[in-house]
Amino acid sequence: MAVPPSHPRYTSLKTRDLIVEGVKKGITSQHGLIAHGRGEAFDYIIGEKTTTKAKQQIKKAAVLLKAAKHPIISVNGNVAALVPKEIVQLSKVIPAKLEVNIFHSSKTREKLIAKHLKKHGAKEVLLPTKPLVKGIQHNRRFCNPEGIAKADVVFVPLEDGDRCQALKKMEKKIITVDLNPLSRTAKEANITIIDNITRTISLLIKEIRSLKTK
Ligand code: PTJ
Repeated sequence: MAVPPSHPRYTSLKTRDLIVEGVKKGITSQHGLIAHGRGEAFDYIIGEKTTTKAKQQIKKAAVLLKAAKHPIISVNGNVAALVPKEIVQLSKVIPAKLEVNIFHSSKTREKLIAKHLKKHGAKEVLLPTKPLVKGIQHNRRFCNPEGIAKADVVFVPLEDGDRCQALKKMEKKIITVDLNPLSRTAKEANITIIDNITRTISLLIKEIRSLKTK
């Protein structure tokens, strides 16, 4: 979409393009378009800026990720479309493994997401193989024994579901990014960052880098 940078909704429209492109490439589920619209509505309410509270939560998340023994980043179709380069960079800076974990089951999409992340610099991307997340029936119960199953800290952005509670029962600490403070994951996570993921990841990388130099 040819939008001039002077357009008042430029950033928002360009971000929509990323999600639409994600669907066209087979990375993002069609349901991802709806989820994005929900996120946009909340972002509009908070003024499309990272709040002071979110910045505090980002600092806490940086400390927890840095202190983790086996941190993991769970990537779905929306995250892969919106911030592929940044999420790969985050995995290198922590360092943490990347695992594809999607709600709308599709082996083809899992592989396309992994390929997309590799195109953006990821060396290794884990795929879900075994139903190891207890207490849930849907596709998110599948995870990788060397990834989410083994992790002590799980970064699960953009997810309104019951997996967060299930992972907490497995003694894992959960960090999420969600513009909807009322989502189940936002309410359940150990650290919730109410912000747009398109702004959060680069701030989180900056925080982790500054922790390393301290
Ligand atoms: O790729 P899949 O199959 O795993 O599907 C991914 C989606 C996002 C479609 C799936 O996880 C889903 O249905 O999610 P929900 O239940 O709609 O929850 C997504 C949450 O992310 C909602 O609470 C949205 O408000 C929020 N959200 C959407 N876009 C953003 C966001 N939060 C932060 N930044 C965004 N850009």
